[in-house]
Amino acid sequence: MTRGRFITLEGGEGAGKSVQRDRLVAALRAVGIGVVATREPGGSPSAEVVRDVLLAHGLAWQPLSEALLHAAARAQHLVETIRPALADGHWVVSDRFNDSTRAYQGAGQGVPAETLDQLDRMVVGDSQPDLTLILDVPAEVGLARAQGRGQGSDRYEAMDLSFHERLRASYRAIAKAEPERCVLIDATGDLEAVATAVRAAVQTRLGVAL
Ligand code: Z5A
Repeated sequence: MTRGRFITLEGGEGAGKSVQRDRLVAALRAVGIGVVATREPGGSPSAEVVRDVLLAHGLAWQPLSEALLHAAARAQHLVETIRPALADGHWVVSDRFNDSTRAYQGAGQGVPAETLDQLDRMVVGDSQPDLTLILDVPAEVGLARAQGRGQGSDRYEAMDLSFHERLRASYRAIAKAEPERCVLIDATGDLEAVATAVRAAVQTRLGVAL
């Protein structure tokens, strides 16, 4: 059995990750590829419980505690969902993964990069994404989209603009530092324009005609 490919979508608030994950998954399935669509935090039964702990109680976790909870959820997500799916030959498309920890807990909340790198080596190890699509929009544009979605403002949406600008800068720095894994996608266009750019990146990097 040929191992599947692992794709992650990353970006700040309202960049369009969820919508573009669903569109990409539909495009891959349309050409006959078996795909598992997933997300972080969460994506497996126990990791979804950790998601609830992180997001549903309005708690202000200490940055390191939050990084550790995301790491625990990710360890479960990998064991319960991602690695078995890839081993079965399915592709996996995840709405957020380990770059979210670098951006939010690292650049956003000040956890040292070395601490996060150590955690990543322990938890993710060799199971790094084959391709990471970083959806790039100015912070104000993403925040306006997220607020327009009408689900109420979450803890991060309520942070000041400079927090969101740090997230964006962090994602852009990751894309620059790891060009073999990452593609920076201009996500300021309409849904269709961004979906076309996403499919083009997957075609070019992973050699599948979409
Ligand atoms: N987090 C963390 O801190 N550390 C970690 O390691 C991980 C996560 C893994 C998860 O929240 C939170 O966990 C997240 C980071 C933190 N912080 N927050 N908030 P979540 O899972 O509940 O949601 P999210 O991942 O933050 O979603 P988002 O960033 O707010 O949205 P999005 O997925 O990028 O966007 P969307 O839902 O696809 O689209 C938002 C709206 O914009 C929607 O109405 C769309 O129709 C619209 N949209 C999207 N694209 C376009 C375009 N191109 N034009 C116009 N309108 C558009």
